[in-house]
Amino acid sequence: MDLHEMDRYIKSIIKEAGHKIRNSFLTDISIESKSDANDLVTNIDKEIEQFFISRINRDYPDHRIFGEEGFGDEIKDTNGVIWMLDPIDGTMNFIHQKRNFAISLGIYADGVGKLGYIYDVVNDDLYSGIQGGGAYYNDERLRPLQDTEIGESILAMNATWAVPNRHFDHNGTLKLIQDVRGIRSYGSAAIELAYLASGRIDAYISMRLSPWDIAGGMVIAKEAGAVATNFKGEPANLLEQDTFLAANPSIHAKILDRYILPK
Ligand code: 2AM
Ligand code: CA
Repeated sequence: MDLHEMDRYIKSIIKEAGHKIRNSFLTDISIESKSDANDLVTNIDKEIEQFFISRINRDYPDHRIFGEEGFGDEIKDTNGVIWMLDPIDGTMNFIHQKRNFAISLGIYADGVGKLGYIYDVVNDDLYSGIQGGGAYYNDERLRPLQDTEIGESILAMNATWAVPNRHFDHNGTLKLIQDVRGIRSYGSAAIELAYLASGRIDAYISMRLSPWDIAGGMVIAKEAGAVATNFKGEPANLLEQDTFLAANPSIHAKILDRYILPK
């Protein structure tokens, strides 16, 4: 697998997909609910996933595709090359705000992240990572993350995780909110991981993310030096929904040890 050749190819199809999404702002978008009333999908999410699948099937027929909207392959193992795609991460923002959403794509070979992309479509900002080759913000190489302290950190999370919920003891989250310097919530896991990789935030926490939400961002964040695991400290789950903590390496273990309280 020639990663640099794939990198050039992927950047060109991501930009093409971004163009389609921007054009969709001029059309009527149809909105449906999935697992619950606030879990949304539009015809654009579906069209963009199908666009990627047609290109990948044509140009990389041996590769498999794990996409949020289910038009790709049924993935039950991490063997071979898998493209993990969220055509629009932050669909609620896409619908309500027309910003703060991204295309998220990670290429994994036998479970190892090789290439990662987060494209902030409206700002035309592309974050990328190549295994062993660094993390990039457009053409600029991102600097390795500098050590920090919890009290000097900005944490990104959804406010949902600070109120009683069935996944997690929220008292740990409340303490963490009190101890960090500031909290931000962008509503797109991909954008939050891009911001972690570029040092704009220091940690991102979620009780429930799917593989396509994090696959691209993990490659980029790892290349910038960040650490990503589930709440048990295990490698993030590439096959199923799970808890997720990605952070600056100097505070990742401290957050897990001091604030993540098992229920
Ligand atoms: P999505 O927009 O692609 O659904 C919102 O805080 C973040 O969590 C987004 O990245 C969103 O991805 C993701 N998300 C929202 N609902 C989810 C669910 N039910 N399962 C997994 N991820 C979800
Ligand atoms: Ca999505």
